[in-house]
Amino acid sequence: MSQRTYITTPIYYVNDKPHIGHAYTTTVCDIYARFMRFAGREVFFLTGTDEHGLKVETSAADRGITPQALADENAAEFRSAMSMLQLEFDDFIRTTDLDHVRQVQAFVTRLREAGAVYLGEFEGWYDEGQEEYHTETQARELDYKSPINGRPLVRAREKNYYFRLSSFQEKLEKLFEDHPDFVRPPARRNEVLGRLREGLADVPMSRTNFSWGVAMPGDPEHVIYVWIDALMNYITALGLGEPESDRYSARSRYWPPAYHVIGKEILWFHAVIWPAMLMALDLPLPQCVYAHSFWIREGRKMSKTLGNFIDLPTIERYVGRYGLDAWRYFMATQGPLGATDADFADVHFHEVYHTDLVNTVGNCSSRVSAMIGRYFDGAVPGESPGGRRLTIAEHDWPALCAEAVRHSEAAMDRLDLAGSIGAALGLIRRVDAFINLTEPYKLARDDSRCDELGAILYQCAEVIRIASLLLWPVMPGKCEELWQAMEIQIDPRAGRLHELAEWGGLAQGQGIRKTALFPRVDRSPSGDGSPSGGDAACAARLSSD
Ligand code: ME8
Repeated sequence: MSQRTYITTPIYYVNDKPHIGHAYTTTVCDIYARFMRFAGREVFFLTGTDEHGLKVETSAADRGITPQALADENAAEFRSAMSMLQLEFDDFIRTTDLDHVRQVQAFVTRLREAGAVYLGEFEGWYDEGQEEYHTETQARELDYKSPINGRPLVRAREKNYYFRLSSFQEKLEKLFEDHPDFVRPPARRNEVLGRLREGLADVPMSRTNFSWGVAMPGDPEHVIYVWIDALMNYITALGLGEPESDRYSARSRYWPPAYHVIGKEILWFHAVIWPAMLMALDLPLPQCVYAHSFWIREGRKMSKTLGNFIDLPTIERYVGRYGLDAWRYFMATQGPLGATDADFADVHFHEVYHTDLVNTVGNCSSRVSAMIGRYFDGAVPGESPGGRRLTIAEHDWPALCAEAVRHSEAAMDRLDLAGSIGAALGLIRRVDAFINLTEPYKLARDDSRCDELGAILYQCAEVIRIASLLLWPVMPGKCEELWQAMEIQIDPRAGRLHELAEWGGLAQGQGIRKTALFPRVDRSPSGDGSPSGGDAACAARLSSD
């Protein structure tokens, strides 16, 4: 296992407002980064905003402001959304940062020097309203008219710089063959491979029809195509274009990344164009491009036309009603990390919250702390009377916990968040079953069985403590609350997960307060997303256990 880990999200377009999709990908990376840092790895977690291109230029013009002003405004919104969601990245890159712009130009110069770029002429059917080219086949299908405004398409030519993607055909095929995990999940890999085998065409890497972008070095009439500029954020943020500079010398060692986490719609750029660019630049390739699927809402695709995006105000309402940790838990365990889309349904959110958090994590920890309160005056009992640990009902808890920790970390390493969290929840469910089996409340009536009672409750509390370490990356707030109630001090950023997860961390005699981590919540009759679901109404619906 490599001790150094770099994980990235896509950089988000500033011509859009933050929504569940952005929150989701960033939360996935945040949970992975927190876990790995806790497990002692050196982690660099990058996110940011994609700020160039025609759309930004046009939206800004529509509002009568400069593109930079629009980018500043929306980049700030993304940052504040991320801070509300407690997403702890190591850097937030903006493609208008001068450090980025300078390095993009240096890399494009390197690509030209490497012979991977040429100036070519492109001819096609141009939609003047949309500023978009169509191929002959597409134009024929459109009856040579704009699909948007119906005006005739015109035959137009444009001189552009091209990236010789076609010359990487064999190398890319070999990459996919030699590294079956380069693109995950496998369904996505197969899609890319299928398209790759149809043959690669060169791709334009500059435009001349707008100016909001990075100027082509040596030919400032051309602006570097926004995707080329955007993909390079992954290397410019680490300063790979200026490794000798002080700012970057400590960062460049994080390359290559363990994961580029992206949505499935931008896979081709990341799985084909990006590795080809890296090959041309002679840089090592990422270990894995992980393309997750999409959130849909109540069974329907989210779209601007339907106006049904789970936007920031809606997210805030969920956070207000169920708590931030519950939001993060739902994202992590129910999200579309696999090859199928995930439905964000209000009723499902409500059910998962109650089943997993209220009735499992919350209930088990309050049950155990309450019994320790009642039978041992709130002080942790011992599990080893006379120096020998009592094994109750053949439960080898230290071994079960060690196995869960291993399993949880290995799953997280594969970016299987649900699997990783499931290992911790599995421990808690076992504690519940153990209590039902051993019935400590009955033993409490028999003075002669006090040692047994103490050992049972010690073991329950200790398992909860170990499970909480594994749950911290997804629910940092609630786990820290639990640690306070258990009088334990942990700094997850110090990277001592393995040491802390060893059996026996709870000391006999230390205090444990009763905790109610997850209060029951009434479900709004209209579901959360409805326009009537205001914040005040949410707060009023909170009722305790
Ligand atoms: O594509 N479900 O930016 P973008 C889950 N700037 N995730 C979703 C989603 C959904 N319904 N919708 C969006 C861009 N996402 C480019 C990227 S990278 C060099 C340049 C997430 O603002 C998902 O991660 O459109 C997707 O890839 C990303 O938001 C797209 O963000």
